Amino acid sequence: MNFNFTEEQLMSQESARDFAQNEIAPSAVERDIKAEFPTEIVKKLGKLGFMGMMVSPEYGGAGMDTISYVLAMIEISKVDASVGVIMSVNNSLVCWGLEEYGSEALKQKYLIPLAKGEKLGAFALSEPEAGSDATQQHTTADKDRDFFIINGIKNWTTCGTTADFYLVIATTDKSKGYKGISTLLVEKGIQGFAHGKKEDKLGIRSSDTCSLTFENCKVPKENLLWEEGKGFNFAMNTLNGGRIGIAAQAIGIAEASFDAAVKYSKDRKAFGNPISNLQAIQFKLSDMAVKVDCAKLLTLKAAALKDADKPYYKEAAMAKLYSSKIAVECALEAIQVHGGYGYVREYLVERYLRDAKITEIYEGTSEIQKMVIARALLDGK
Ligand code: COS
Repeated sequence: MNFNFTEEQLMSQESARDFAQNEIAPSAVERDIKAEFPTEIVKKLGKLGFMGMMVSPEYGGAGMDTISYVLAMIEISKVDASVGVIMSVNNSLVCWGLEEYGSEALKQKYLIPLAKGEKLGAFALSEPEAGSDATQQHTTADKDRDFFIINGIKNWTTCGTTADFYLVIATTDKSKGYKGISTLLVEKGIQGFAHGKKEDKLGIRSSDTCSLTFENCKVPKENLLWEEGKGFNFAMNTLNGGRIGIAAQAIGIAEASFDAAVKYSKDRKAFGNPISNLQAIQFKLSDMAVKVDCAKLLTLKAAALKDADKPYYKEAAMAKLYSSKIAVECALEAIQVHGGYGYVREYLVERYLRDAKITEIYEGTSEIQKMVIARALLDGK
């Protein structure tokens, strides 16, 4: 692992930072209050290459490495974690999944507009009865000559109402258990496919989360990714990279919390001096800084392994487990430093806490990350 970032990695970090400060920050508070999707921001992110960062230029992407992606994700999420999750899902779940496992025809038709940010993607794995135990796919995709007929319900789909293309995981052969699960690409607007209402969430409110319903939805057999029976492996492999993205999102929130705590502690006076002079506050700031740095190192390590084509699933789980935990802790401590002001909307830290919590839940709960890590350790990996 190289501790010196390349020119390209630094450029990606800097342009994400500029974009976040200039284009995302001004509307972040209002969009959170109104739970309003950042349509124009996502379009602009696409034009700048942030929606298909790791996709090869041959397929319309920016051809960057995972480290650049992590650095950019941190900067964007530091300002607005809702934009962070939209970017993460499109990059690490949808684009990566399609580039890795899609046929050439699927890549030409769907990956190129997704990577260019002209279209938006969603990843539909979770169901009312399939969350942590993702093998329990009740959604079915039955083969009927040249088509798959999809029936079922998906839950918690990020960009569920706004996406154009959906990667849908469904059971194609129930008798085979998880080896009878497959992945299909579904286009918005096809008959029998509908989305539910946008969920009213605690945090990441301006991102768009909803359920999806499929009623005899006819999808051409060419829309199958990888091969029949590989859908569970597809989901697991894709989520490994997704967890690096969510770890970076969590670090962004933690860093924003830290910065806010530092600023407030220098501005706020108590007992005749800025509260940053108080050891009680200094200890909080030190603890936060150490945690943020540890989370960054873990996440960059997972990214570096991925870029080097080495196994990274254990490291990705460690990065997500730790980064999400410290995002919640740092947001809580930032509120504590702010006292009563931390509890009201005027200061941003209450949003950081609301946004941080989801990082311990989606793309595998913290308990699932611990299972993944423990199994890898016991297997000697
Ligand atoms: N990376 C790659 N492959 C993985 C994997 C991982 N992290 N975890 C499991 N697999 C593979 C196994 O190698 C096995 O493949 P083969 O049959 O080809 O050998 C297959 O998946 C089944 O593995 P296992 O028997 O361990 O599966 P379990 O049912 O015990 O589930 C967990 C494993 C719990 C780790 C998995 O279900 C999981 O990650 N759940 C969380 C899902 C999730 O993140 N949901 C949120 C979605 S938000 S979009």
